[in-house]
Amino acid sequence: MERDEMRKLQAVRLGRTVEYAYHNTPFYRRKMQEAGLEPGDVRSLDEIVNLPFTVKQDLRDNYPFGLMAVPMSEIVRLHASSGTTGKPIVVGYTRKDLRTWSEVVARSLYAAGVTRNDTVQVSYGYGLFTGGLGLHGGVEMIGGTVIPMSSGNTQKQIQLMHDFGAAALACTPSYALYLGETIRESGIPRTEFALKTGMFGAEPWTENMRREIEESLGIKAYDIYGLTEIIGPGVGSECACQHGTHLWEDHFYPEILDPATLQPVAPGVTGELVFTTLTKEGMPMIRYRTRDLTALHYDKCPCGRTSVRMDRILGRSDDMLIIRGVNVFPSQVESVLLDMPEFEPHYLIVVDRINNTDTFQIQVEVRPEYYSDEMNKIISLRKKISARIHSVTGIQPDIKIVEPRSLERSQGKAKHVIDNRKLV
Ligand code: DLL
Repeated sequence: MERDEMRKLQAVRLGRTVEYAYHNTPFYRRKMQEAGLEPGDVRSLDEIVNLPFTVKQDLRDNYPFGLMAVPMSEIVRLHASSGTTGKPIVVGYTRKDLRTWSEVVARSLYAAGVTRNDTVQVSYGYGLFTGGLGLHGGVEMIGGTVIPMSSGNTQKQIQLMHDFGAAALACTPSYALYLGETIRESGIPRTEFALKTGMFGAEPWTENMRREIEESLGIKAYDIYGLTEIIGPGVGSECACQHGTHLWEDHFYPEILDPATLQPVAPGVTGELVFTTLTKEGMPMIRYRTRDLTALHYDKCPCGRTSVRMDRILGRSDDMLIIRGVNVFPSQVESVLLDMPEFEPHYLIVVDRINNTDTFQIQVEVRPEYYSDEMNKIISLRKKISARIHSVTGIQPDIKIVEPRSLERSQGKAKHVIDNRKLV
């Protein structure tokens, strides 16, 4: 769809969503009344900036079903995301919402080259987390064969991937690395696997991580993005060009705002991603602040799709560490580490405060072929990585080299940071 046509469609759907939310969700009605808005006041996309934001705390405050826009008899599925503190956030889907969800995931799979002839192993967790069932619905809609593995039981994952001839794998990028490592150790030649594509998301990952996964599993690795509040996985996905994540913006209208002023920024400028759902019935979301930091690009993609493309998520504004006053994203550390062949692609950042000074430690594993018991070799490796991380982040880390395989491997969303300062 050409841009002006898309904007027309979005404007119509936005107007409908605002009216629908006003009449069916007391929470939105109250917020709009407080802002002095009538439901008919938002007719064009430019007017969206007049609408109040919705934040995660609003979902918690309305726990569990306060934001549903339909009676519970219309809700056919619930999902929830636990977060780290407080009550989970709960989302509800009508039958139509589930169809929309499957459709956007089907689009995502198709963009990554998956067809009805393919067997897809879904190794995202099934359950309240949206990853497993979200991918599952998309594979069924495309007519592929789904292996509903869920996460965990890594040996069995490998065995079934091999025996069932899975052509595509869907899991977190960190779990993909772990699966690659386990295949290597299993001794089964990689040529005996039919795997060609992977759909990875649910956590930030870098270009270097992509290269590592592609090499380790012998596949093309594509990014898939989404969040529970908006629908789950499939808000957007990469195409064969691997040139940004196409957002399915006929269903989810994206804005990028300056996180400090909350004003829109120009295309290509990084800021906070905000979504308004355009077709959701069960639980519409108006100007939901994702806290994810990225930029949008509106020029056409060589693949022919005209939908807006999103840069890789740099991180969440609440994942950003402030260490000795310097802003550090775990993705910066990851990108340096994965550029150095000497290290395994696993790491843990430990931050603490000792004598009123922040400490910044990075635990890494040296690959066996680079491992040495000569002290000076280890010291020079530590110096090398420390200098590179210093040049990217602006602060000097303390590097701790740990035993091979001693860092915990992740089967879902990886935990890369322990910030002990939050405990005091
Ligand atoms: O993680 C949904 C999902 C499942 C997406 C499977 C992709 C694949 P939540 O648990 O609500 O939902 O977490 C959403 O995860 O706001 C981002 O911070 C992060 N995230 C999700 N996908 C990506 C990605 C699912 N491709 C939060 N790259 C989002 C970077 C991602 N971060």
